[in-house]
Amino acid sequence: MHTRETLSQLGKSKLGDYLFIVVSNREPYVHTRKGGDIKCEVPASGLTVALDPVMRACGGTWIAHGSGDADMEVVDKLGKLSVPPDDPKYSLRRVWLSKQQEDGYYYGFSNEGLWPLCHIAYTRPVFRESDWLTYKKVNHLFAEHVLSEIGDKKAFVFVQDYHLALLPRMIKERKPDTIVAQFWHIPWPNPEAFRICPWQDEILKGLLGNDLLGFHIRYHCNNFMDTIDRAIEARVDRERYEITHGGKKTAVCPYPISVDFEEIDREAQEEVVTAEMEKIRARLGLRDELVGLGLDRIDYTKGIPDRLRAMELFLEKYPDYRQRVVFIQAGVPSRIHIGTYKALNEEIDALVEKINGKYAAGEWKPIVYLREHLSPLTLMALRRMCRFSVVSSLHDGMNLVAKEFPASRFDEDGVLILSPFTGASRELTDALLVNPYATDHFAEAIRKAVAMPANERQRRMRNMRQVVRENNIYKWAGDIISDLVKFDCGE
Ligand code: GDG
Repeated sequence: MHTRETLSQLGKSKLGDYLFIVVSNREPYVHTRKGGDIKCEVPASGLTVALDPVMRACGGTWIAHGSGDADMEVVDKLGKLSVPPDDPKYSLRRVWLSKQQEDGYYYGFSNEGLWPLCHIAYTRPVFRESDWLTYKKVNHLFAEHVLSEIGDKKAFVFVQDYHLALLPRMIKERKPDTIVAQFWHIPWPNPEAFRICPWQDEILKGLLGNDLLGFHIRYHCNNFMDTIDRAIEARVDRERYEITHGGKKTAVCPYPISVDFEEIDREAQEEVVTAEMEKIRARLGLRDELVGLGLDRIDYTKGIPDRLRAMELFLEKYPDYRQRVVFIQAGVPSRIHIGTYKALNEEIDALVEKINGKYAAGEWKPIVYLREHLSPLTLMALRRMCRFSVVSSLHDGMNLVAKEFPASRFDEDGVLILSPFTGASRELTDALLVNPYATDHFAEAIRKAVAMPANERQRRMRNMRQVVRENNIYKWAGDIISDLVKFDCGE
């Protein structure tokens, strides 16, 4: 069984006197000003939710963009502070970006270019030269922070995600004895899809600066190997899953990311959660309706309109369930500066209005839309109070929401409706798997979820809990760290 303690011991024995440095765009704690007070928030991001327990277990430094409006007020001269604020376990070093840098690197190249490029959700990527140049500059800026943090010591640098594809090579060129690994949190598409990126060569060569490159599933590893094979001069060893480029080897491996099962399971059982469930019921005027839940960062990859259309069809086909089911769509808007995200928000608003307009009766309305940043307590209460939870991504790397749901259901109840286009669907085979594009099948899955007998719900939930319990975030990190130390760099 993998726990925080076993990871902590593994970290101590394997990392030895190496510094452990995690680098990501998003920071795990954001300080913002609310009136006269400074508040510390946990952002809605699968990446930070997954990495924070790892850092708590291993210690070290996490380097990330300081995005909160009060971030500068709580750090030292190097931009550092100890976190979590109430129980410090590691250092957070904040990188400051100008608005122009954030626009070009984060909103522009990362999220209008690479994000739609890697997710097959039929949103066209936008590639602007100016964004690309800013992306390169910001990767350099992160490299400076990493190198200054390392100084003359030895280090393992664990880079996260598509915002920092050029960073591994930059670090390796300047400090070859550093061990560098990267985890790519989103899918990797096939070579046909990837090659429309005008700067694919530089991105691929940047990634081959890693000693180890991880994806959620083997399929993404294969796509990456195929992309390299087609795009650049390199030796691709499909037996060993290794790529050699310019005399340097990169291992490519799948590591399915996960959640801290034990912690979620424990928190789910706290009395405050029951009180919060009552509060939510009262606030939303719920009686004894069955609750369906969709909980996401509002993103066009998550298939939110698709699930609303399925709810609409379900209510049309099964009128007996009207007034007996309420679907709560909850979660925080993200990247709203980008046009496609604005359009998505408008589409969701219009669908909610249409469905409620069509079916609402008396006090009852079928869809409740909570478009706000919800506290971890409220999220937990929502997960616990629902009969079924819907994860309908059009394409997703893993999708942690799908794993958080069974981890929260110590009562062994609740049904998960899950898209087969998520990494999580490979493991959570006791979910009701349904293609979000097939609205008819989707509506049937909702009907199956609400009508499912208690013993079947229990059997499926028990199995899913077992899978997440065994394959938790500590196993993910332990596997990566164990593989990382096999690299003998620069000796
Ligand atoms: C990327 C990949 C991969 C949601 N709303 C709120 C909130 N959340 C939390 C959820 C969950 C997290 O955000 C979302 O994680 P996901 O994994 O589902 O999705 P992405 O953010 O797109 O993550 C994904 C992941 O990286 C990790 O590798 O699984 O495939 O796309 O934890 O509960 N949290 C708070 N308020 C909200 O309103 N506090």
